[in-house]
Amino acid sequence: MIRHLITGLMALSTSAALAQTLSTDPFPTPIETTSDVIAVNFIEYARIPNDDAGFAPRLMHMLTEPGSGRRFVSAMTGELYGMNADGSNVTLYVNINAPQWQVQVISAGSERGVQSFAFHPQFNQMGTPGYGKFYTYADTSNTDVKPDFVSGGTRRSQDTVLLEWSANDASSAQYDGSAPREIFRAAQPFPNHNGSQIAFNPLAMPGDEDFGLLYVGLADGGSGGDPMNVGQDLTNRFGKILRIDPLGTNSDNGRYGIPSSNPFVIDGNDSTLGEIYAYGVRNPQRFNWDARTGGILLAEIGQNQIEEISPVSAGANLGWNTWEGSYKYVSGKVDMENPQSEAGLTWPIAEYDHTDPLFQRQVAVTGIVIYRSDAIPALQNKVIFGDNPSGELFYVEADSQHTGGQASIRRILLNDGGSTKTFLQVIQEKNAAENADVAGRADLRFGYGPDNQVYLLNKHDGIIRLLVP
Ligand SMILES: [Ca+2]
Ligand SMILES: [Ca+2]
Ligand SMILES: [Ca+2]
Ligand SMILES: [Ca+2]
Repeated sequence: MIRHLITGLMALSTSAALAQTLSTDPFPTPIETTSDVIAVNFIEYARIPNDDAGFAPRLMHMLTEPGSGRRFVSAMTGELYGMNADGSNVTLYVNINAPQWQVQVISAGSERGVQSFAFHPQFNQMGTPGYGKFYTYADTSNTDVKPDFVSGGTRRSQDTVLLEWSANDASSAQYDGSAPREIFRAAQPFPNHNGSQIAFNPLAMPGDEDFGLLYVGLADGGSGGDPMNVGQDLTNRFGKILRIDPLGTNSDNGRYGIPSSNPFVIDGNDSTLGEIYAYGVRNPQRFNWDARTGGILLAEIGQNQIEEISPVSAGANLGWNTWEGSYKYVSGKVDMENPQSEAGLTWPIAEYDHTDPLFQRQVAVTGIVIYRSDAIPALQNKVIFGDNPSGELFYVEADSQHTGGQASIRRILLNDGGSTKTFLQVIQEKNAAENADVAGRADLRFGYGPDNQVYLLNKHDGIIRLLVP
């Protein structure tokens, strides 16, 4: 009996050693917490009011309006606020969830709601096709409309809609246009992993091939492990970063354009979808451009083990759901054998695992700024990103040759009157000082300003903080 058991175990371990070494702690050496820490000053830049129920706004995304100094910040529940370049005069620009727009934003749970927004680069240029146009990306409870995109299967928890709004006067303090135009509607099979970021390339100039094209992250639809196997499926728009012309009409639904230079247009294969710019993503949370190289870096939320920062280029395959970070994804774990061993894939420059003293039970990367400004010299030429639940802020060197892993990751702390604190500590102290409920997590997102300004957003105190010299 015992002999049989031992023989069985030996057979099991022998075959496991030959095939795979599964891990839930791919990086056993914790992230460095003390060496090379950068302590950065910050100011309280603006305050966004609590919602009607008295809760702090769930701030998600922040941008600068092209052509003016005005800043805009969105809340997951639907509010889009404008403010002056110095953070003063915070004004509700539009509530996407107001009844007259009939969007019916669903913002229950931590992953649903208004995910992102973007201004057409011609927003402020009167007489151009993009004048007054901006875009919002939101989850809606209204599933009465036929979807444009499906992930496979019959589940439909909510829809994610990309909407185009058209202001009559782009300089108006409040939105003065009519109801938004629906560009596409994706039927979500599960409540998690929905839309992510939408963005125009801020480096593209009029006449450039990329000018006026909207990059749209569409996550894998949710649940866990990508059950519909959409990530590697080039006939499905889920699990992708799409690139579309919101002012064009040559798509299947006729409500947006597909650029002729997109990688799966020029591949000459009719079954691969022309909207796809890059594939193999799970939850492509936030991406941004590097003003020095012109390239894109993505903060991609992993499954159970690994968060990653990866480059995105036309036609790139980022590996999901066969790879999580640098490792084969196997039933919720990663296989430590033969990392980065599939030809033609795009691998992370940096990645971190979930088993680390810095993190909470939930771990999810966000970001991201490739800091090329000299305004804060300590941050110059760093890739800045963070962990959303814990609020931990990180950097890696932007110009080093990285091959993945977390050994290159260093921390950024906030300098608060001479003592260094984590972002979560700063939020918690603000909560305590105001006799509010003290946050247990940060729910960090970044806001983007001109000259690589970095704003820190959260869902717990309504304060937008700006990193300063
Ligand atoms: Ca670890
Ligand atoms: Ca989903
Ligand atoms: Ca094709
Ligand atoms: Ca990947």
